[in-house]
Amino acid sequence: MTSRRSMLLTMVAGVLAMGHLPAPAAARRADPIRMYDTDKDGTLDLAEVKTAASALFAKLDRDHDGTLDKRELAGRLTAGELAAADPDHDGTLTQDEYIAVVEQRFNAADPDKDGTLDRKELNSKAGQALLHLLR
Ligand SMILES: [Ca+2]
Ligand SMILES: [Ca+2]
Ligand SMILES: [Ca+2]
Repeated sequence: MTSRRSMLLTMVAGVLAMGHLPAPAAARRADPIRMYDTDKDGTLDLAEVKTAASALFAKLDRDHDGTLDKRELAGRLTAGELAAADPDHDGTLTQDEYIAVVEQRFNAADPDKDGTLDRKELNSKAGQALLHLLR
């Protein structure tokens, strides 16, 4: 009885530990460079970012009509950002329109204009704004 109880406690402790990963491990798991850096040079270039954005676009487009509406965007763009990114004002974004926003944010997040985003650039406010459109 006692050993069963302690086994159960060990299991519970294990589950709790899994739910409370130390911050560095959690950060590593969600590291955007590890996730999207397909050429493994330690930075994200525009092609890698566009690939990630296209994959997310396909995932978000639940009704498969080739556009994202406000509901499908699920808060990724504010009403104002959506209106600015939607030149024909039909309230939806095509993949090209979505990628155009991604490209603007990429450039905003790359102040040294070397065409790649390193960890520091991705951690900036502009970098975080870009990452919202990738995941
Ligand atoms: Ca890269
Ligand atoms: Ca759609
Ligand atoms: Ca850069």
